[in-house]
Parts: sequence; structure tokens; C-alpha cells
Amino acid sequence: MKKPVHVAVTGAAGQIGYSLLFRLASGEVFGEDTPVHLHMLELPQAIKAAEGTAMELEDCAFKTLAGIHIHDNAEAAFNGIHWALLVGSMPRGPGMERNDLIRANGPIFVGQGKALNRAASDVRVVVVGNPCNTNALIAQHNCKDIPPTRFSAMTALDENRAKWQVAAKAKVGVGQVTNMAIWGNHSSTMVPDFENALIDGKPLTSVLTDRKWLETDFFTTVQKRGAAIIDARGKSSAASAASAAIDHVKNLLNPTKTGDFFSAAVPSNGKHYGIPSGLMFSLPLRSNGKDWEVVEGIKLSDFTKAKIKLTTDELLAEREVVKELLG
Ligand code: NAX
Repeated sequence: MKKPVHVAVTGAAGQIGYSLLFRLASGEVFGEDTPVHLHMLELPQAIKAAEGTAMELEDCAFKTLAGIHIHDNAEAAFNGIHWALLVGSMPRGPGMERNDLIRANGPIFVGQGKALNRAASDVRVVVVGNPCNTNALIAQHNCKDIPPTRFSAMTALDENRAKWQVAAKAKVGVGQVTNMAIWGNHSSTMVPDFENALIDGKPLTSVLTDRKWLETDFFTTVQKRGAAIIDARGKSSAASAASAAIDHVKNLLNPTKTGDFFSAAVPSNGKHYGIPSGLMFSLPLRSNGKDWEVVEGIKLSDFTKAKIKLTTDELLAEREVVKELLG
């Protein structure tokens, strides 16, 4: 067996946690030969529920599950971890505006950023809890000793949603769709870049020629998918979000296939595609299994540039709302 990997999941008793933990424990992410220790962080009032989830994890008898550690204290939960999946946050309540949610959840990520700084060193931090880009920015700013490039926020769900929609329209398998970049914020301003996506290695726009559908129905379906799921299910997306979090970790952990890329929100440094520095911005990335790099040379049309401007402005405004939390 290889060296054990320690993975913290916050909000472990929540909906996403209930799907995510089992897949992390199963061996599918870190391999059949890597023991996994799960560090579950929850609020004190949800510890009992976390204990119930832990019992079910035990009852799966996953050969790779080496330990379960339940905490209501972030520093204890993050001690010596290699991955932090920050899922737990406050859901948007009735009448709450996006800025109210940003202000309500920001302090969680100040505390968790500081706890990570004290308790972990060789760690990769993935933020899922919304608003995930700005929460990731807050955590990163409050974690001075860990390189900013170790922080990311999840837009893999948006990428998966976009791929499925075009695959269904083109009547091909979803695996035939590649190079689907998501630019910007995980919000209704996100930009699913159909112009640079490929179907079976050919430009998507040469296979799907209905430009009007791509610019309207496709765009809004992807941008508003989360709301459509809440409307249908009465609850926000959970299993698909957990599955995307698994994809996100695998994307970072394994070398990217030649010619392809994946999307995640990472710290912008002002050197790519005119995106201002100091945002947590979803970009097309490649991984060598250890570090990621931004894919260069993607051509952006005026249509896509205008959409990217909207999502950039939204992220700049979110950063302004939380500026006093950025340490
Ligand atoms: P749930 O409300 O089911 O679970 C959240 C859990 O977090 C609760 O058990 C709660 O006790 C816990 N929690 C709250 N504050 C905490 C803290 N300070 N420390 C530790 N635990 C804490 O939400 P769920 O459906 O699991 O969603 C979790 C988050 O993911 C939400 O913010 C949600 O908006 C976000 N999502 C992000 C997505 C993405 O693509 N980035 C998509 C799915 C989802 O909407």
C-alpha cells in the first residue's frame, strides 16, 4: 500500500457530503492502493448526523478507507491533511440577496483559511460552498503560508452540464465532447465557451450549426441549471455536485490528456486573456499531475469576450463586498 492520503470535507453531514465522502473512500480517486483518512468537519449541532454518515461509511467496508475522524473544530480537522474540500456553508435563505450570502459565508472562510494555515502545509484546497469563487479568494488570503496556486473553486459541475447539453443536441456520447472551457464565476454569469469546444476533435460549431440555440437556450440552460434543479427537486443539486468535486480532484491529480483541458477557478495573475489579477477566476487548465497551468492561445470572439467581461465585473464587485475579509 502507498502512503495514506488525508482528506478533509467540511459540511460533511450535508447533502453533498453524503455523496462525496463515499466516493472519496471508495478508492476511485486516489487509487486502490492508497489508504484514505476522512476528516469530517461539521457544526456542533450536526455532529450526530455526521456520526450517522460515518457508520454508513464503515458499513460499506471499503478496503481503502483507513480512518474516519469527526471534528467540530477546523484546526483539529485540518491537521496534516493533503486535501481540503470546503463544502460547508450557509444556504441562501428566503429574501436573501447574493451579497447577503457573500457577507454571511465570508467569515466561515476567514476562519477556515486561518485554520488551514496553522494545521496543514502540503495541502490542496478546493472550495465548493457558494459563492465558491469568492469564498476561495477569502480562504486563500487568510492562509498566507500556503501558495495561492494550491487554492481553487469548483466549476467542474458547470463544465459537465455544458458538455451534456451539447452532446444531447448533437446526439453523441458526452465523452465525445472535449475542451469545454468555463470562464469566470460559478454563478448565472458563467461563460460556457462553446466556440472552443470540440466534438470528436472537430470544432463544436461545425457539428452544431444552430448558432442561435448555442447563444440562447444552451447558454441559459447551463447558467440556470442550478435553479432548475431546485425548482424540480425542491433541493439544490447534490449528487452531481459531489460527482463534479470528484472530477475536480481527479483533474488536478492526474496529467491532462494531450490536447484537452478542464476548468476550475484559480487565482488570476493578470497575465492571461486580460483577466485582472487577484480574482478566483475559472479558466481552461491543464495539469501535469502536480501543478496546473493556464491553457494559452485560445481565441475569444467578441461574443465570448463580452460575456467574460460581465462575469469579470461580477467577481470584481464580489471582491469589493468582502474586501475587509481579505486580510
Ligand atoms: P447542506 O445545507 O445540505 O449542507 C451544508 C452542511 O454544511 C450542513 O451540514 C452544515 O451543518 C454544514 N456547515 C455549515 N457551516 C459550516 C462550517 N462553518 N463548518 C463546517 N460545516 C458547516 O448543503 P449542500 O447541499 O451540501 O451544499 C453545500 C454548499 O455547496 C452550498 O453552499 C451550495 O450552495 C454549494 N454548491 C456548490 C456548487 C458548485 O458547483 N460549486 C453546486 C452545488 C451546491 O449548490
